[in-house]
Amino acid sequence: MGEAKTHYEVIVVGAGVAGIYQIKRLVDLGIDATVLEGAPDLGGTWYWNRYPGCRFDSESYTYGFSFSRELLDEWHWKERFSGQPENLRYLNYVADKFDLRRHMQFNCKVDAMRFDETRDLWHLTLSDGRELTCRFVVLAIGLLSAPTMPRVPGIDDFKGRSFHTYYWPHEPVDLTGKKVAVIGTGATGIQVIGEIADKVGELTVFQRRPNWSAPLNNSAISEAEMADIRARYDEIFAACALTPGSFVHGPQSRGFYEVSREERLALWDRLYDEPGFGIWLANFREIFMDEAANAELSAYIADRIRGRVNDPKVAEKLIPRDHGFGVQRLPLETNYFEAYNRDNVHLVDLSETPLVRVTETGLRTTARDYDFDIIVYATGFDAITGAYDLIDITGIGGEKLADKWKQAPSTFLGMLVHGFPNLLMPTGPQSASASTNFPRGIENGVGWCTNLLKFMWDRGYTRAEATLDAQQRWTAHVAKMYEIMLMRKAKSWFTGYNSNVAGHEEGTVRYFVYNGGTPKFLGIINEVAAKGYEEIEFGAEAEAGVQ
Ligand code: NA7
Repeated sequence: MGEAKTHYEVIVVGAGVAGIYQIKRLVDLGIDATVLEGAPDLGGTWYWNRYPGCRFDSESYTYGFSFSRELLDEWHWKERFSGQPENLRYLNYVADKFDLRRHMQFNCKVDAMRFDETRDLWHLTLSDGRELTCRFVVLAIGLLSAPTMPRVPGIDDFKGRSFHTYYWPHEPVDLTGKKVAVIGTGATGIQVIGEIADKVGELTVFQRRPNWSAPLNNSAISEAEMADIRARYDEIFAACALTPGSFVHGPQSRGFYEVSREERLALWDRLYDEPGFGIWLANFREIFMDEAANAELSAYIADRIRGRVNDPKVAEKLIPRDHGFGVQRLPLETNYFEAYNRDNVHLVDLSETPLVRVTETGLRTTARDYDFDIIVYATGFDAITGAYDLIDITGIGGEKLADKWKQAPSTFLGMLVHGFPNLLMPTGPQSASASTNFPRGIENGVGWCTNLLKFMWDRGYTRAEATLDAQQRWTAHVAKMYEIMLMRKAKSWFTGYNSNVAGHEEGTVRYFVYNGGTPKFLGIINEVAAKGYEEIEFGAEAEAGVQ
């Protein structure tokens, strides 16, 4: 039955956190929908990233879905910041509990999508050779799902084992006694390094730029604590909804300059030792906008790093100089700085001796050759728009989405694109969902997209397209939010920087995420819905025989 089917009302692309929730909402509405997933199984980010140390930086109990009381009551998060194997188990549990797996098709990548403007249909070409049609496509393809490798020669020459962290092998990798290289010190590299330092023979870290990082302070969650969390779920989710990033950590109500330096230091001492993103997100708002405030905090964190690393020369190399604390995505760490106190851990500063090539036996910098058994590429992602670029998406008049977004993405609310009707992106570029505690943003984005679909189904509309004017106003609003933020000066995936992607190198700033915070974002998107979607043009094709 399933094999022969070639038309659906809705096709959801991606079976990660967003795809799972989207299909749940569609199934609840009785809609003819399916999920297409390129991987052999569901889970998205948590299916792929199996590297040692991979875990939430969000408190586990704020990461789970909030839509089902029963689910909240049944699931026991074992750690405050849960690890990948448990997270994948959770997503499988959700899919099985709500019988969603039967609406998912695996091992089928969408290669191309073309909008048929005469019939208001999307035509999809899949990697397995199938051609499908649908009225609506929901792209739930992730924000960090297009991994990138360094642009150096010789990667395939290496005779040992090597992998990007995203593609860490499924079978256990024996690291015992091995000489291991890790390239990259972003959130991923910092997790891997802290986890494997005491398990490998020798670990050499290839660092191009250091990242600011602060302790995760993870711990187990007991039965009693979990019972307390369950009793407070409503309160926890309500608190998240009020903070800019949808985390439990909200900014200080008092201003940086309203308190004495002693009070600031006392706050930072407390936040640094607390679990999670507090030192970043429960800090003073000024640290994100005011150079002097940011510099004072950065100096404080630098001293904390000096206090944890024995060799002062190494400590200085681990302290960022090109950007202040928290203006890039803050990695959280466990034993990261202490790893450099171990005799088997070495730091190579690629800013002094850049990487030249990969050799048959290891890595070559401008200074020397290094031999390894295993090379780990923790080199990041073509973030936010990279996954969209991997699908050949053609809209009205033959326009390609990749061309339209070549310089920078432009969207309406981060969820619709002018010229690409019936294409929904619950966590698209320029949405707040792209810069928050992802599942919270996902529930908001999927909720809004589902309500838009329902609005259309109730009225018999078959086409929705954001107006060009609305899109331009939204994109200008998103860009304006960056003006006051120090992050616009930093080279990070928040602003579309990636040295390994043509056109995304230094100097290019893309207004990728909505920086106004979730409450403001929700206010705007809910108002658009409440006013009957004035910024969207609807049409009713109603082709006989298609539905
Ligand atoms: P990131 O944060 O983009 O970090 C990538 C790291 O890899 C970063 O340290 C880069 O150095 C380094 N890198 C990238 N390319 C190279 C080359 N060619 N040579 C040397 N070093 C390189 O990615 P992550 O995976 O750590 O984190 C992404 C998000 O995933 C994270 O924020 C979480 O939300 C989950 P650079 O700083 O560019 O000099």
